[in-house]
Amino acid sequence: MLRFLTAGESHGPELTLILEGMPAGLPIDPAGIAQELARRQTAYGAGGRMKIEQDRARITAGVMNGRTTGGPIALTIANKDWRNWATKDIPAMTTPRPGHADLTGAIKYRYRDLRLALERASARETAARVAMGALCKHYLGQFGARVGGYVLAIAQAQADIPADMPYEQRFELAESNDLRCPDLAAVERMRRSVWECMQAKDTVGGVFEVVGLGIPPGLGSHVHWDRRLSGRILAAIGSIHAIKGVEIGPAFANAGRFGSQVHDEIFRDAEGRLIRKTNRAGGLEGGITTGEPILVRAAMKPISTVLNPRQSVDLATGAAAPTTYERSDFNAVPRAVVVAEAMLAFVLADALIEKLGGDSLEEQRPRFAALSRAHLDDLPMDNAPWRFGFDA
Ligand code: EPS
Repeated sequence: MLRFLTAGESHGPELTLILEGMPAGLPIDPAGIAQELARRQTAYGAGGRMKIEQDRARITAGVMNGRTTGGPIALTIANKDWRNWATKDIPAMTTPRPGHADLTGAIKYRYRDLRLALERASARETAARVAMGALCKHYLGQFGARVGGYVLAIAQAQADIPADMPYEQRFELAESNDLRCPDLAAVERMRRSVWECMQAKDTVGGVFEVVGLGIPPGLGSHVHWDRRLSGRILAAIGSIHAIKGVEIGPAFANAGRFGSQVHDEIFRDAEGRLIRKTNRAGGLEGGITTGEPILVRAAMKPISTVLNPRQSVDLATGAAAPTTYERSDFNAVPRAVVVAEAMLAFVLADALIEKLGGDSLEEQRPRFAALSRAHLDDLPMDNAPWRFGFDA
């Protein structure tokens, strides 16, 4: 239902985004987009480029009089650094960095300079995704849903977040520091870790969680592989630069437990609501949302541009050669959280639009109000024997 495309090189004039499928009548808040872009720019251990850029989205289509028209939304984000690249001869880059798309990109596209791979493979592209995600967050917000996130670990420094700490509080605490972590004691350990990594001219990765709140039950479907929302979420988060692992809920920990210890038991309350006391399923059963928070964890590898030279081969001479340094981040985990929020918001907005149908918010609102709930009233059972009846 909802689709997006991005275009643009890291040091080209600008990034371009097209988002198609957003219903008409959605109020667009430019300050909200600017705020999301600013969140993506800040982190302890960010590289020099973020001192150059001050990302601002310029909407050029699909929004009139402050609201979406239903037409494709287009926006651009200027690369301020373009000024520094536009008029200079760019030195040849022929020694691929391990872990980056330098070598694989050149093999695939027969590039004669590795920078052609770098320019498009760069995580600069995620600025466009975050602007897109801000629009999806506006949409979800119309139905009382929101997406947030926070860092759980950077290198060996792990956060310890009490299981009963409300998600809103986690989001708020995370935004209070430049490691984007709700455990303020862990923040100092993380800061030391990143500082040590910078002294050692190295890079770090980490683990983070993004969460969808207020997402109604019944989004996605069990009926076909590409309609399972779990798969769509895993693919979307796994598409982010440097993300090499994604799980829904505590999936890897669940894998080591008995089923009786994992599955969230179902209870009914006095009003007939069907409730869960745990959410080890991460808000999804059978590829369909349960109504519980959507919990997604991701593992980010350390940034592949390492200041310490790595062993490689100069493709121009064929000789063994150390990598040369390209400016980059030391720690991008807190920034990746914002990108993952954008991708989760995209998938959830897509699934909600699919569920509600309709071309405008006006059409969608009554449909949202009529969605079935996890409530006995909405689940009448025949409670009688029946037959498949294929031969009838
Ligand atoms: C990146 C390298 C750095 C990062 C960049 C991603 O850029 P530069 O080579 O210009 O220093 O700053 O990220 C961004 C520009 C951004 O906006 O996030 C890379 O190689 O992926």
